[in-house]
Amino acid sequence: MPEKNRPLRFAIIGAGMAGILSAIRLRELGLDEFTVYEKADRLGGTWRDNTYPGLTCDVPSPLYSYSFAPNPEWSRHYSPGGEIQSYLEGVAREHGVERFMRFGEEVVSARFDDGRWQLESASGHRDTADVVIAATGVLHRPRLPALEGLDTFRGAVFHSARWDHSVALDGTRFGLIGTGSTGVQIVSALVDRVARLSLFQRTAQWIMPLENPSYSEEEKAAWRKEPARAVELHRNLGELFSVFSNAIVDADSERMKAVEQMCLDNLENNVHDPILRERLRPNYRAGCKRLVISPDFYAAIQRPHAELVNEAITRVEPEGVRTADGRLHPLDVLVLATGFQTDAFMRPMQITGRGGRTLAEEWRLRPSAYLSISIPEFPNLFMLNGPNGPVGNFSLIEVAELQLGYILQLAARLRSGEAREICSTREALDTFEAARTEAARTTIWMTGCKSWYLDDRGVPASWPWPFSHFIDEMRAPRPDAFELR
Ligand code: N01
Repeated sequence: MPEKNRPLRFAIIGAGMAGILSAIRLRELGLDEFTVYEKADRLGGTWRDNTYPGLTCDVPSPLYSYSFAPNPEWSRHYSPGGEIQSYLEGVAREHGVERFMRFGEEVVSARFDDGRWQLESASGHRDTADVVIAATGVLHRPRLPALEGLDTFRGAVFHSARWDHSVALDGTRFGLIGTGSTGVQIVSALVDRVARLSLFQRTAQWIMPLENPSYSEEEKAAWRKEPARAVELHRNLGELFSVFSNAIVDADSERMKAVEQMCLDNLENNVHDPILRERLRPNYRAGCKRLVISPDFYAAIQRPHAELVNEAITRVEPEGVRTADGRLHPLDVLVLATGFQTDAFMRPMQITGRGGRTLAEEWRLRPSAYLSISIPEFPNLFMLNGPNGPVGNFSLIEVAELQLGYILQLAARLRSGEAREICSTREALDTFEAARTEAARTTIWMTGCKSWYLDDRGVPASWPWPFSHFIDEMRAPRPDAFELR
């Protein structure tokens, strides 16, 4: 006899954007039996961790907002990181979900035992949950470069996501490794504060020069009065951004060519010295790496006291960075904008599924999950922004909202008593992965560059179809893709 409205206890891991979202949705459904575990002492995830000067989200703010919480107070089209952090804190407060969060509690293991998940935190706290939602994020474990002598540097050295605000920057000889979205923003923000700026570039980037205008007081007042307008703006921007996300999955499309032309014009028109221009010219197609958006990077790197160093780094010495031409670049501060371990997901958490199968075994080759959400033999464990989902220059909030809607449909089947254990079938995952790998061939990410989008085989660890296809998939779980017990 199925048990109707079976009470379910949820454990949500991570109090970033996706964990906050999960908590709010569970409360809306009256499912108050849950705890959000957060290893840090505050919510916010990537927006808590990243506080570097110049941090701005390159997804338009009305789009980088929860669909149910439009914010008329965004100051600019692309808001600064601190504003996003405040927004997340405000939304969590308004929806009363902070009291469900346990801070400073890092979940170190989760074991599926006798139909339930047994969790343990680093402090020894234990919990039992029917459903685990892993909202652990993608860009949160800094990747440090393996540079000889890094620990011998006498100045201040830190990763961009661990910014040391006690270090004075004004008037320093400032060095920066990395030219991704982060490095480029730091250069623009700091160039006029430091005495000398050395940017160590391993690979040149295509730069899309989008301006970042402020919202006027009139616009904000109109949205305050009529929140529906903000919702409409959200939808319109979503449509606009889907044009771009559709372009990158079709490398030969006219739209992709238009994006490339904009980046090329930016380089040709705005970098005046022909030698510097060639050093800044990427040798791969625009969009192959994540497109960097900046209206002022080229101006910043052409300032007289800024230098683009594209000789390879040979080692770090107490006084600075030594490059392959034998030159020492003396520095007071060295920032590592070298990105993240993007294939970590919930790891290093020890996760053991049905029959003692570990996630380490399951992901021995590389991370994968059916629709980036569910793993065979790991029942009732669901991921938000898991492996191979949509990534790109668009809103991961929208992705998480769609995925959570899907997960809650699966959870409803557990509540109704239709099943006690749900996970994707092995066949569904294998079929999905085969189709995904095949479709990835025609995406811009596979046109010949190195990036964090590519896995160890050089296959994009991403959603290779138009975003509309993702929306369709998220409408409802396919019955034959899941094993119900
Ligand atoms: O990191 P990245 P990021 N020696 O991995 C270089 C999001 N984000 O923090 O290209 C020398 O993109 C590396 O060189 P190469 C966004 O999703 C969003 O900038 O590998 N250099 C590269 O230049 C983004 O994609 C926003 O040759 C080394 C850089 O470090 C993601 O975060 C803002 C090196 C790493 O670039 C990550 O961006 C910021 C070494 N040993 C971030 N190792 C917005 O919304 C690495 N590099 C605006």
